[in-house]
Amino acid sequence: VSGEQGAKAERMFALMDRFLKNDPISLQKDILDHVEYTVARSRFNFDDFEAYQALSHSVRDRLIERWHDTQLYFKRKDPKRVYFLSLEFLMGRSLSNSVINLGIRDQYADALGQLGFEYEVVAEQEGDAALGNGGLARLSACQMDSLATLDYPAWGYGLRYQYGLFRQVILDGFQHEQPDYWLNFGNPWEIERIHVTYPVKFYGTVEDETLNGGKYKVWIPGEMVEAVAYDNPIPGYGTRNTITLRLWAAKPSDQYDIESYNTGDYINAVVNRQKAETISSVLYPDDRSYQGKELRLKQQYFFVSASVQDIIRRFKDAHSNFDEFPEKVALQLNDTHPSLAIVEVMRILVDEEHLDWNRASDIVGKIFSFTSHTVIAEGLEKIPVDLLASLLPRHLQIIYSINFKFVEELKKKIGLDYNRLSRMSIIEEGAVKSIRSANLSIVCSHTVNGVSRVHLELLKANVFKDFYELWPEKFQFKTNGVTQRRWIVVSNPSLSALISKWLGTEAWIRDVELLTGLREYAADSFLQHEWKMVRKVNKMRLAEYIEAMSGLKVSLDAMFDVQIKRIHEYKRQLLNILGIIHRYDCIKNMEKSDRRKVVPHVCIIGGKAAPGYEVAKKIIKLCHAVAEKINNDSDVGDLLKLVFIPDYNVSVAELVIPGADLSQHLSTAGNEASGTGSMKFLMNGCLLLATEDGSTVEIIEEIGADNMFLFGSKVHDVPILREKGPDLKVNLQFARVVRMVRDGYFGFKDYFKSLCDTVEVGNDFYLLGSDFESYLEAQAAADKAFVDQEKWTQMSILSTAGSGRFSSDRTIQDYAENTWGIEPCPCPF
Ligand code: GL7
Repeated sequence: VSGEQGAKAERMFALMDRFLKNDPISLQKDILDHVEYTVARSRFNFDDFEAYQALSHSVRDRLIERWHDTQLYFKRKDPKRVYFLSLEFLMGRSLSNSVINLGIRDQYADALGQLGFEYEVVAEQEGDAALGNGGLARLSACQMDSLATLDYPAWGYGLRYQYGLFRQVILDGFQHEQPDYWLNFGNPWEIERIHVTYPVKFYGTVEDETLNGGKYKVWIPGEMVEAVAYDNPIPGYGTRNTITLRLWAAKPSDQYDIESYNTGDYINAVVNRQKAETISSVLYPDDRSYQGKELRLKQQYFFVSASVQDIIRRFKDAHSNFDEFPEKVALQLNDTHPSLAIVEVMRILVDEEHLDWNRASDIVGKIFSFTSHTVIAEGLEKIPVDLLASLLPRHLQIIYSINFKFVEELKKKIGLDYNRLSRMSIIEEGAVKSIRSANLSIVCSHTVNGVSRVHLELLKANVFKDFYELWPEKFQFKTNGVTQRRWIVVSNPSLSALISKWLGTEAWIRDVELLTGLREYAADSFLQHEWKMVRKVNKMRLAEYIEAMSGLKVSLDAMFDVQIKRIHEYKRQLLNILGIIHRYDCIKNMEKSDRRKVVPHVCIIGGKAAPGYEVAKKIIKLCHAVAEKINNDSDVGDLLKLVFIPDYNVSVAELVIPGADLSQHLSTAGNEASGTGSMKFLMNGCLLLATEDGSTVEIIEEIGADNMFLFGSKVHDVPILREKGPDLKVNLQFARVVRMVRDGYFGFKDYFKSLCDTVEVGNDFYLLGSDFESYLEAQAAADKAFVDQEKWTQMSILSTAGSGRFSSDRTIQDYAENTWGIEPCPCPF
């Protein structure tokens, strides 16, 4: 930079004492300064939480330095950027992840120690940022970590909900939901950008305008809301690059409801203004169903509109010709939730930038890519036309135009096949006329991705069949992955250290394929011994948590057998519970002398049910009813325990996963698009008991079926079995355990009746009955393997060794190279 600006920059550099220092004294001083000036407590008297606040501000300062440098560098280099649009990001805690990625965890732990605090205790003070429901949202968070680590010029965009996913409270075994006002104690990980705001319009009318001889549409809004940016710096590991997750909050706009002021109704005018904020107030807690609610649609458009305006503003800062837009911008749609971004880009290009329609639509077709995360047709989002007509009248017109041109083109290609034309149309006719968000996304994106190989096959064969036949080249898959930084290094530091010791390097933290190097030591008795010790310590940590939470003491010799994920019929927690009942029943009916051969189990289940999902809530209650019976049966003792972990979230997962021996992934084949929980367990050396669904099919290729416990119908069997329906041979053991529940053996007979009905012959959509026998066989195989601890440990090492392919680094690199066309841009400062 030259001239006056350059001189100013030089003066600033001279004033700055270079970057913040990370030696123990500087860190201690820094923490104490934040205690005194940021938290405003006396440095002679502060508690663990205040220490956390001060520590996190000190870390934040270091993040900001890197973040500024990175952003400045991106601005100077002006590379093609990817913008990752997602309605949900499940970030969990930030502190530990940040200090590890910045490479200063140990220094901070020492500094805190010198001040009389314990790092682990202080880090525990942080609450979770739970701005998402489940796998899809956590995937976004993992992908942000990989984007930063791999130095990609990327931005995440989402919504800053004031209330994240509800807190689950269990009373008498029933789930209750409580609001998660996560911002109560402040959030040091975000930076409010009061100057980065955009107006977002709703309602109103569309009028024609003539300007310089051209005819344009003008949208006169009925309501305006202001979007304010909150930036969350995301540090990469082993790099200075620190990228931005920009979340939007809704604030009343000065132009909001001017009418009420003019009519003198001041109080109501103020109350109305506050309504604007409700747009970003609460996360919808359903993870796989869509109800066409106005607020949800407002949320989607709100974050999409602000993001698109921001992206176009950044482009225009450096460019004047929109033909260059596709060379500088890639927009990724994380599921269909942000699909209105397509329409918003069209609207701005055509109505505001006055590009002609074809040119705008050509640009749109080059910048958007879409990833689907669902398998079933019912999971596809639809927007009622009436709702859209009132909320976003101009967008509806644009969608009609896009569809008209698409259908006209289609007719030329496939002729007048009206069935097919109507299936492929973006508009669904019928009782409730609606917009099919997936069709809109496919038509306007250059690439459609599935999240595992099986998922893509299912999309091609079912929900997106017509589109696949039309544009086979558009369809790809990128198997999901998770970040080893959070899921090994942060959550399992002792395993992480052990891996580095045996591989002789920490390079696997960035280059995860190196984990395969563990294979050659899998049978080494020294490694096995150390591996077992690490796993035991993690089990102890988990056992302590269980005891603190429920008062239940569990034996460390038992197999810790875990199923943690959202509660869904298709994920079949019910199959797990019925299996546990079977195990209990067997133990009870066994000769005492035979009990010595039983492998003790601590069965751990955790997960939230969507508040309106009755069957899922009954499954939670059943789990508690069965636990009550088993855990109080002294006759069974340590042979079997069942624990439900309440309020499952990212930080609970970080504790549970490293302590699990076995984890269960029981989805009826063909229902789990990918599944990512299994990858986290795998990285931590936990063995999998699973159906051949979603990403498991690819896990088998890496680990080998011998090192897993597989069971159940295969993807292609499922439709046939469903078709056969009532002819199914009833499994007697299955019928017996269901009967026990039905007969009130665990109490609540009437309450569980409808739950039992869901698995009766003829009604058993998720095929619990037909998979039960094979499920028990897999359980027996796991028990048998567990007895031979040497073999088990070897399988455990091989699981970690084979987990490299399931890193989000691999997924992101694939997206960057094959979908977005972006390149790393490492900040050299
Ligand atoms: C999901 C899929 O159900 C899950 O299998 C997948 O791993 C995840 C990430 O791709 O996306 N789709 C979805 O709507 N939710 C998911 O977790 C909530």
